[in-house]
Amino acid sequence: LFISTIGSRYDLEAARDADVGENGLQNYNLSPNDNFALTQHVNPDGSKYSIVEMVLITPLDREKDEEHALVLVASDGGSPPRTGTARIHITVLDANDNAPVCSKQVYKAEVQENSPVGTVVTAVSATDADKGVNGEVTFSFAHVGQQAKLLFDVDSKTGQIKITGSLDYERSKSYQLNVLASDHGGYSDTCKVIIQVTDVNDNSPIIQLMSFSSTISEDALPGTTVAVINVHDEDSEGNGLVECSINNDLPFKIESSLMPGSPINCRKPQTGRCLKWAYRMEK
Ligand SMILES: [Ca+2]
Ligand SMILES: [Ca+2]
Ligand SMILES: [Ca+2]
Ligand SMILES: [Ca+2]
Repeated sequence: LFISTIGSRYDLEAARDADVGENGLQNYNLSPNDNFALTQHVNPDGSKYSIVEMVLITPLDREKDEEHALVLVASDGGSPPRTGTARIHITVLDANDNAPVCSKQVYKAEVQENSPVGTVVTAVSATDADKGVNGEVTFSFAHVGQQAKLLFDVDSKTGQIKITGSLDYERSKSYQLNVLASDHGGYSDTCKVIIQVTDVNDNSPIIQLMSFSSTISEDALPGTTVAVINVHDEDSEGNGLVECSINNDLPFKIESSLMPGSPINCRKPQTGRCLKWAYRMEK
C-alpha cells in the first residue's frame, strides 16, 4: 500500500456470505490501531456492508513504526455468528521528512603549524533519521573565509577536515569553519569547527643593528654606547624567548635599553645597547 495523506482510502475486497438476511454479512471489525479506521457502505441493491474501505485517520511515521499488521474480521448475524478473517500487512515507505542533525554544534581542534598537507584535523558527523538515500548526509563548507578555504577541505562523505595548505602560526592562530550537513532533499544542519594553530619553533631571533660606531677611542669611559640593536623572534612563549650575549673575552657588554643594567632576556621585540664595559687588561 502506498500510504500518504490523512483521509486516503483503500478499497478492501468485500467479503461474501452466501446466506441472506440476518444470517448474511452484518459487520466488519478492524483490529485496534492508531492509524486506520473502516468505513462501510450499503450496496445500491440494499445488501448490507458489502463494500468496505480502510481510511487513514492519523499520519504514519516510518521512523516510529515501519510495519503495521492488522486483522479484518467480517461477521454475519447468525447465532452463533460465523466470521471470516483477513490479515492486512502494511509497509510504510520512507519519505524524506527528517533533516540531518550534527553530532555537535561546535567542534574544537588543535593542529601544529607547518603540519603536512593531508593531515586530518578533526571529523564532523551527523545523523539523519530517514532511510536509505533520504538519510544520506553530505558535508560541505558554508561561510568560510577565503584564506581558510585555501587551507582546509572537508570530505563530503566522511566529514574529515584535512589541511590543504601551509599553516603559519605567526600569520593566523585560529580559524573558524562553518560546515553544512545536507541530505539530498534540501534539509540541512550546520556546525562550527574552531581550529587552533599551535606554535612550532620555526623562527630564529633576528638582530637588527640600529646604530653602530665603528671606531671608539681607547680612553672612552666604561658605559659608552658602541651600538644599538633591536632583537625579536616571531615565535610565541618559550619559542620566542630571546637572550643576548656577547663574547666574554671582550671588553663590551650588552644590556637592555628598557632596563639599563639588565641583560636582554625578552619575549617581545626589544632594543638593547652594546656598551664599552671594561678596559682590556693589557700587560
Ligand atoms: Ca522519513
Ligand atoms: Ca533526511
Ligand atoms: Ca611559522
Ligand atoms: Ca612558530
